[in-house]
Amino acid sequence: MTDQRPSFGAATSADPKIALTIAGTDSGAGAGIAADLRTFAAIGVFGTLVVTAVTAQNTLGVREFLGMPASLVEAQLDALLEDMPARAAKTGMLGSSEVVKLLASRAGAGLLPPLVVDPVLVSSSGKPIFAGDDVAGAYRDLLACAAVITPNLPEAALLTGRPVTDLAEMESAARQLQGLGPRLVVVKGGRRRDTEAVDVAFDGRCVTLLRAPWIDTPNVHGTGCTFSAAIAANIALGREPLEAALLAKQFVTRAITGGSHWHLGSGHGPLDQTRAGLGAPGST
Ligand code: PXL
Repeated sequence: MTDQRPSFGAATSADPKIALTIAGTDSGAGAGIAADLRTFAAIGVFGTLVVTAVTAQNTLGVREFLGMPASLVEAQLDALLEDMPARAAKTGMLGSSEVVKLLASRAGAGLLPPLVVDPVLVSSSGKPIFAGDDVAGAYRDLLACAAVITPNLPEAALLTGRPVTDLAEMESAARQLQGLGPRLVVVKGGRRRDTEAVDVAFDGRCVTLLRAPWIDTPNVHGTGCTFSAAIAANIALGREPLEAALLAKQFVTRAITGGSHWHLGSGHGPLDQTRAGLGAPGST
């Protein structure tokens, strides 16, 4: 195929910053690419996407998934990198170790923008959404070249090979995973039912607690996707990883609050990212 390149003028400072999501689809639109694009738009960056997997799901859970061939993932990436390079990217459900390896080799060669890696391994209904056995091994090289990684408690346990249930274990998991190479690790504690939702961040020097009030609602599907997308959006806007994570935590809290009384489906419903951005009630 020939590449016809018309010239419609150079980029200017009035153009929106571009962010990229490399993730799966959710037919219920609560998680995955749909949540990421709502998050990007609400934070004011232009979202582009690479589809890695397709899921059949609703608010009650994932029924089926199919990973995209690594070659098709690569073609999507190339198309974007050659014409619409993003200033930050996030990865979500990657579907197979082949795709993880592809991204690790691209990122290791410096060919990807700063990456926020959300190591999506099990769905919130507990179903594995990753094909392959040695998940931790497949992810190791990708984590090593990430700017930020955002495992939840079961993912942190899987990646470290140790139980991760309380704040002390979250901190030691964050330290261990940071040793693999990412600039910042945020172990998400949202699943620990408490009066607060506390995440533990470690950047190689300081431990920072990301705290927010616990919101009692079943509508938390896509929380992790929204968090990592909000970090990537803030990095695309030029913020450092820790500041981006602190802002993302506030964004997610507003998005959960906004959707907390919705009844979209009878299971775990989505968040309201659309009105959680700047200028929304309660935002600073
Ligand atoms: O929340 C993790 C996640 C990410 N991406 C897709 C998903 C899920 C969980 O179900 O389906 C596409």
